[in-house]
Amino acid sequence: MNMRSSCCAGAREQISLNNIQKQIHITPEIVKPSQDNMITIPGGTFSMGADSQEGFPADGEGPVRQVEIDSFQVSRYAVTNAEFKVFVDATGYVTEAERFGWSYVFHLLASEETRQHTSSRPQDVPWWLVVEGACWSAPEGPDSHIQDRMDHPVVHVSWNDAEAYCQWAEARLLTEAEWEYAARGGLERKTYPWGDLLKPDNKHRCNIWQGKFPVRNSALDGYIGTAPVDAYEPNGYGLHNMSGNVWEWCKDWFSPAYHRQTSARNPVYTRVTGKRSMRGGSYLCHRSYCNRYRVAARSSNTPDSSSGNCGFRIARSLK
Ligand SMILES: [Ca+2]
Repeated sequence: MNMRSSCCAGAREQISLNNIQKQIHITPEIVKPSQDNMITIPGGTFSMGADSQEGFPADGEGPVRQVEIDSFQVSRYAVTNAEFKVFVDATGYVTEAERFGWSYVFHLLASEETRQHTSSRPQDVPWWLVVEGACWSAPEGPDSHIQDRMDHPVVHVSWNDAEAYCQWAEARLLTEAEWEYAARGGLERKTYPWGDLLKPDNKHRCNIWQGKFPVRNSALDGYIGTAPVDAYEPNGYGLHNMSGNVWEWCKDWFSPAYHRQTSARNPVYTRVTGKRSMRGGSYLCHRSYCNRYRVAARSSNTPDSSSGNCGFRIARSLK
C-alpha cells in the first residue's frame, strides 16, 4: 500500500493504474445533469489571488493580479451522490478508490470497528485512515452507505474519476481561475464568497471545523462530515458551498508558480507537475491548522488520489 502525506488529504503514490482513462459506455437514454442546475457566469476581469499573510507561502496564492475570464456555465452545487450514481449506473464506471481497494477516511468518521481494523495511516497526517473498501458508495468503509446522503457531494473520487464523469456529462472541470472568479460571487478582493467576516451576524456560512483539530469537532455549523450540497446561503452568483464542505478538483496542474507563469486571460496551468489543483477547503478545515477555506487558497493532490473530503463541480463553455 503506497501513501504519501499531504496536508489537506492523503495522497496515493503515482502507481498509476494503466489505462485509467477507461472507455465510457454511454447509455443515451439516461438523463444527464440538466441545464437547470447550471448558472451562467458573465465574463469579466477580477483581482485574482491574495497577498495577505493568512495563506501558506508555499501554496503560491499571489501575487494578486488582474485576470480576465470569458463567460461560462457552472453547476450551482458540487456533483451529488445521486448524480454520480446515475453516471455509474449508466456506464458501469469503476472509480479508482474501488480499483485500488481503499481510500482515505477521516478517523472520527469511521466506525469503532473500522478504526480497530485499520492500522495504516500516513505518519505526519495520522488522522487519515487507509480504509479498505472505502469508496464513493461506502464513504466510511464497507459498514457505511450513502442512502441518507444522496444530496451530499460525492467523495472518494479522484481527479481521473471527475474527468470521466465530465466526459459523460458533456461538461468539464473548472479552471482554477474560473473557480475563484465564480467563488467570489462578484465581490472584489474579499476573503470568503460572502465577504471578509467568517461568521457575519454570528451566522455560519460554510461547513468547516469547530473545536480542536483533529480530535474534537463541536460541529456548531451543523455538520461533522459532509453537508447537503445546497446547505447554507449561496454566494452572489447563486453558488453553494464554494468554501468548505468538500475540496473541488480543478482542471489545472498545480504549481506554486501559477500566478507568475499563466496568462492574464483565461489562464490554465498546463505544464505537467504530477499534482492537480483543488479549491475551496473542506469540513476538516480550521483556522488553527489549515485555513484554506478562503477563496484565494489553493491545494493539490495526485490525480489518482481520493479521500472523504474531496469532490468536484462541473462547468461548460459557452458557444
Ligand atoms: Ca462542520
